[in-house]
Amino acid sequence: MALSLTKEKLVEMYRKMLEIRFFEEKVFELYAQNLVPGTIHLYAGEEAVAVGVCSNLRKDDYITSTHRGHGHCIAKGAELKRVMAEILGKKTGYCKGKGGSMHIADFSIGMLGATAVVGGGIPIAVGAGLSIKLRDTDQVVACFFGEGASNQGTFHESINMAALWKLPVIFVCENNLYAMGTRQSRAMAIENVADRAIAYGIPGEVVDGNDVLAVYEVAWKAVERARKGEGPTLIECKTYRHKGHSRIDPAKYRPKEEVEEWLAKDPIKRFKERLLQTNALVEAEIQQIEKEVSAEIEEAVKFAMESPYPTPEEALEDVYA
Ligand SMILES: Cc1ncc(C[n+]2csc(CCOP(=O)(O)OP(=O)(O)O)c2C)c(N)n1
Repeated sequence: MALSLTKEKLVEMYRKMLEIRFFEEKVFELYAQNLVPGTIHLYAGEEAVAVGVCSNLRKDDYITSTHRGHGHCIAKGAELKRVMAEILGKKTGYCKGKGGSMHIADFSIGMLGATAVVGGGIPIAVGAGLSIKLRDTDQVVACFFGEGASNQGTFHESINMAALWKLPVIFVCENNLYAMGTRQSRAMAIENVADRAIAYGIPGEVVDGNDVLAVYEVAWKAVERARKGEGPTLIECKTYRHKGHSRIDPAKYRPKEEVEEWLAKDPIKRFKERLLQTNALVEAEIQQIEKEVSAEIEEAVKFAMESPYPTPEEALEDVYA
């Protein structure tokens, strides 16, 4: 990694990755206890992507998310307790408990929203990019989506327009190899989604999505380019989700050896080893961060569990028509 990061920044990145992992483990536990209405799509295993990208962003930069969005929210600075409350359908959640896991948004931190429609966030990011250009600010938008979404028409139309108008959008493909149970090789004839960038005349980069510093560096370049008004970049992060697609999907379609191989490349384990090897942090500091993050998650769960559900009378409030 050519960029040198301060200890403070490294700690912040490690903490965020742990927050996402511990948060998702807790959501899985609560789901198993039937406390989560609707479904869930967990981000565990992909933490290096959201954190590597969002660590380059300012509070006034934007992101758009997907159905697998808890990690994006947390990486962009959302409050854990309000994310948890939303997932549990409580009134204190980001959407007053009426949106749930797949519809979390917080405009105050530039989180423009998760969406259950695969590929639906991509044109929204381009719209935000156009708004930045028209307002003539130096904000940027990071747009997260899966490799499955990159086969949607929205992906192609959006990138074409963003490239043509040099909009400040960083397109971040989280390639976790499967769209539900469909392996990438069954749905597209190319290996790298980033190769599609050439069709639109923008840079396309493939990066190890389980290496947070590698993602950080590639995203840094793309953010710089976007802030300077030079236009979008397509980044493809090769990663893997630890759990099934959603709910309790046992993911039987994935070979055991493949799962083991990716678990060995766990992004948090790798970052921790690197921090220790380079003496950026010592074991006691790591343990302290882990303890603090565990306590934060417990606090978020307590807040969410103790919060009330919205009343039936509130169902039609905040509805736009
Ligand atoms: C337009 C649309 N088509 C299909 C679905 C059903 N669906 C939900 S998630 C998903 C797979 C998405 O795969 P990918 O974009 O690779 O993201 P990942 O789940 O791997 O993070 C599908 C097909 C949907 N929600 N929206």
